[in-house]
Formats: sequence, C-alpha cells, structure tokens
Amino acid sequence: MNAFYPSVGKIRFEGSQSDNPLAFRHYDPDAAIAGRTMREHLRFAMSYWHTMVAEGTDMFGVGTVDKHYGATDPMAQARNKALAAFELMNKLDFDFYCFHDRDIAPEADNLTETNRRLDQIADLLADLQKDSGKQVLWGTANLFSHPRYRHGAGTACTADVFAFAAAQIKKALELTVRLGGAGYVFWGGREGYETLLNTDMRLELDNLARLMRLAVDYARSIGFTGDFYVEPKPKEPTKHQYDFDAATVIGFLRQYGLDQDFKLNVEANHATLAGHSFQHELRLARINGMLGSVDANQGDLLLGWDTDQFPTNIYDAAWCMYEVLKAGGFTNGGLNFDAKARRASSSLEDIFYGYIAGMDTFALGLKLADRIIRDGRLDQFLADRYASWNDGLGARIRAGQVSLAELERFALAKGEVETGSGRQEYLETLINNLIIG
Ligand code: XUL
Ligand code: CO
Repeated sequence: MNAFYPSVGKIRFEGSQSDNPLAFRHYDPDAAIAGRTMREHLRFAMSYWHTMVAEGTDMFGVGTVDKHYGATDPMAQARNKALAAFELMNKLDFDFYCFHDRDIAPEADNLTETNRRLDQIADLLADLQKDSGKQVLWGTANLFSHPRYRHGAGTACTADVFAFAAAQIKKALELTVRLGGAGYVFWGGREGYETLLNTDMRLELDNLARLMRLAVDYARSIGFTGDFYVEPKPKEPTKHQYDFDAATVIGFLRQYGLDQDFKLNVEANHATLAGHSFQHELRLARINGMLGSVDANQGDLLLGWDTDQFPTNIYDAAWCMYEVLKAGGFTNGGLNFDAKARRASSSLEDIFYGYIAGMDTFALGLKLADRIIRDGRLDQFLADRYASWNDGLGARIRAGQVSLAELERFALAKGEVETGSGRQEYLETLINNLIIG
C-alpha cells in the first residue's frame, strides 16, 4: 500500500548510530526489556483526529495540510482516509489506533443517516484491521464539535441534548465493540462551565455520572469487557472542566460508584495545564489502581493551552514509563499519541517525523525507566526514608493501634526527634547519571 504517503517507506529500527531521519533509533519493536517486547510494553496508538483529520487550522488561519485524500465527496473522503490511516500505521509499525465517531465518518443532517455512514466506514475498518492485524486501543464520541453541544453534552442544561449525547455514545460503544476496542474514553469535551451565574453545578455533575452509568450498563450488555477511561483536563474548551485533574476525577468516580469500571487516561499536556507534572498525575492514578492509559504528548510551559505537541522530553517519558512499569505495565491501555505536527510543519513527511520523535522518545523512556528500576538505588533510598513505618511505633500507628494520648506520652518522653536529609540534589544527580551516563 503506497498511495497516500508515496515519499515515505516503511520505517525501520536502525539503531542509535543511524543518521537516517526516517528510521527508529530506539524503538526496536521486538527487542525484549523487563520481561516483554518493546511493542508489548508501549502499545503505541495513532490518533485518528490529529493525524487523519486536522489540517492545521488555528484561530488566525486556515489549514496548511491537505487532508481531502484525493476526494471531494465526504464519504469517498472518509473511505480514502481509512485507507491512508492503515498505510500510515503500516509504515510506522503501529499496532493500535484511537478514534472519535466523527473522525471516521462525516455527520449527516439526521442521526439515522449519520449512523448508516458510520456503519459503512466500520465495515471498511473491520476489513482493514483483519488484513493488517491492527486493533482499536479505544474509541470515543465527539460530544463537543457540533453547535448542539455548546452548553455541554452530559452536563447540558436541556434533557434533549443529554438524549442526543446518549444516542451518540450508544452508537460509539457499538462501533468500539464491533471493532474489538479494548477501551472507551470519556474526555469531558464541553462538560464544564463558563460562569456559575448560569450553572446548576449539582445537577450537571449528577447528570454526567448518570450518563456514564448508562454507558457502562449498555456496553456491558453488548459484551464490552474492556476499560472505560476518564481523561482529566482542567480547562479548554470551557473555563472550568469538571474532570479537572486525576484527584478530582478519582473522587468523582468513587462518589458515584463508577470506580470499578473506570480508570484514567492521563494526558501529559492536560497535567501541566492543571499545574501538575505529568508524573504527578500518573502517580496519583497508579497508587489508586487507576492508571489505565496514556495520551502521550507534551505542552509548552510558556503557553496556557493544549498545544498537543509530539513528545520529545526524555525525562518526562522516562518518568511516565517508570510509573507504567511500577503499575505492572499496561493491560488494555497503551500510549496514544494525542499529538500533531506544528501548523508550519506542513508536509505529510512532518507527520512521520513527529511520530518517529514520539515513538523513539518513549522507547528511550522505557529503557531509562527500566535502568532506574534495575539500578535499585532510588527504591532503596525510598525504603530507607520510610523505614520507621515498618516496625515499632510506625507499624502500630499504621495498624490503628495507637491513640492520640499514647502518641503524646511517646513525644513527651522522647524529647527532640531525629529527621534525616531529603537528599534531593543527590537523587537528581543519581537520575542524571543513570540517564546521561
Ligand atoms: C482534547 C483531547 C481529546 C481526547 C479524546 O484535549 O485530549 O482529543 O483525547 O477526546
Ligand atoms: Co487526549
């Protein structure tokens, strides 16, 4: 298949000495590391929306890349787009892709026709998957682009819009199941508010949970055994998104009894928008047993919005893979590149450069995370720092066996207490040495 990206051939691993920009230098899919192949660890996914759909428009200008795929009729375009997607995935050696319903087929002017179009494209995608062995990492519904969702979808002020969102989710779930998807994402597109002056926050949050519960019950009834994910984001498009960050989402899921079905899909750029590091969000998800999947990208810390850049930060990738390895690896999740080339990077080759950069960055991140864990000094430092909790007084406090009065008696008898150094600079140098060598 060489129809849509004729100037690029199959991208292969050539090793770190290679100076071929259209080759992998770190991503060696079948190389074994920490008990699995790189391919199995990383579970890279292509994002249909950025890669196949987005043309480089911004608030100030039209698209800079042609994504019509040589067709004018919208359905012919959608079919060619699917063919192009599989050509690109073959060339980049992707095993997975992620999609919104509206990425794969254009919306018609009524729901019946829209769904018919989706079925037609799903037939084609199913065939392409069968031929190539590629799979869906997760599916989702676009509940934010159409003007009907201007007040939100699950959190809309009218029940009619809620019903429309539910119908769209029902169909997106059917598509995900039909295409064998291992996950389904709720990213709260316009689930938030611009001003509390016009917002019934209690009702909106309850309704969002109701919609998620309806989705879970329906999906399980049609045989979906994968994971649901919420993808936290603090702002954009609304001023305040309800799924602000990992902590907020975990609290929400528990409050509404959704925590058995949902995990988190943590996105790097969303973490930094929330004022957290990427690793902070991953850690919070991991320690709560909810690290499901990752949207691998990066933002620009000097900008206050979601720039969705291809990830090139090696430290962030290493800490991400550290959290993933510590969580025992991905099960249904993976690394979805929710990333796009810059508007001025306007050739089709730039998409390949972007993905190669991202895949190599995460492959290197995996190697470095494995090195940090195998080295053991970081884990040992942590174990030593908290050693007093393993026996004696610490163990009894943890077991709930000590009263406040007893602790007071202990402190009175003890006099002053010893606290060691946190040794941050030593640890930072240790990590630098492990990373840079
Ligand atoms: C938006 C975003 C979405 C979700 C899927 O910021 O990250 O593309 O990943 O709806
Ligand atoms: Co995302």
